[in-house]
Amino acid sequence: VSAERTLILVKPDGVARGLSGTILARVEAKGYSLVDLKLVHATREILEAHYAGHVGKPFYEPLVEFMLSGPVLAAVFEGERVIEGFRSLAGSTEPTTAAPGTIRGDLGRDWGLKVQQNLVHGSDSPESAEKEISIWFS
Ligand code: DAT
Ligand code: MG
Repeated sequence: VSAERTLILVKPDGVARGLSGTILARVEAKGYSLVDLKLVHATREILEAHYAGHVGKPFYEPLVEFMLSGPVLAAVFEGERVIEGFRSLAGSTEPTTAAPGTIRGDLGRDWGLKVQQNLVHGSDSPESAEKEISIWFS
């Protein structure tokens, strides 16, 4: 049995607000294992690959610009059902209404911009996770 892995990003808002350690600690406290970690200033090329599924949506360009606005903490975590478990811990996409108890619900809010500055990314399937890990940790 090989444990499932996921790609987690602390987005530029989370890094700039000094929440990287808090967010990593919450993922570790749930029981997942950190297997790789780096601080990276993303390139447009990386983001075009990472967000290929969102091309053409109204928030795509603001999303890419936001992700280029500062460094991102990229992490690989491992554990049984970590993909689903992290997305549950992260909460729903919009931080204003994300459930209290989640990372986005506890630590995020709307900042009046065209993109949801929602602190974290987590892969949404095993296929996405493999692809995203290879994009950020090639
Ligand atoms: P998630 O990050 O919850 O998986 P997603 O994959 O649908 O959400 O979208 C990727 C990111 O794009 C999301 O984290 C924030 C931004 N986004 C999504 N939907 C949006 C919307 N309707 N308005 C503004 N930003 C949005
Ligand atoms: Mg997504």
